[in-house]
Amino acid sequence: MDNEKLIHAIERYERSWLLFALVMIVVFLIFIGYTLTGFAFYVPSAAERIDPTTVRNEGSLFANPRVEKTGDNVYTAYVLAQAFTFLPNEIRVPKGAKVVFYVTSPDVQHGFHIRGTNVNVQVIPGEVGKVEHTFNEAGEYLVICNEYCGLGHQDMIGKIIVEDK
Ligand SMILES: [Cu+2]
Repeated sequence: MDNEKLIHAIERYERSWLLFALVMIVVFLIFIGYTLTGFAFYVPSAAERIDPTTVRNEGSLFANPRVEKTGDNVYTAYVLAQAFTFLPNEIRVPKGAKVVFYVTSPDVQHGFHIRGTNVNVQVIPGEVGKVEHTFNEAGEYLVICNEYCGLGHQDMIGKIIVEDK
């Protein structure tokens, strides 16, 4: 094959490749849209702004990190992710409970990832991150900080205990 023919062959092949890649991307987008409607995925959102320097003070939502029952089988957790622990360090909810997490940081950026679930929030000082999850299986869930936050990062873990009713 001379050079001219080879170039045309490459171009033809490249065109099919581009078309195939485009079709695949569209298929991915359709599947992403489908998961948002059909699987109760909750994308973390920034619920509000908060002053990280006073977040632990009296009167702040996070002065007393806690989980409280806020409805029929609904629990609200106010979580402080700080160097190098989560407060409260242990959250207990019954099986089947929907938990609304509000998470913020008084110092640097942290991660809030609940192992075995798709809860994965970037915790940014100054912002309150909000995410929801329904725990349909009893057991112990590990909470992991997956955003580098300093020398104690690798030990920054918490626990969620889902109790069988
Ligand atoms: Cu951390």
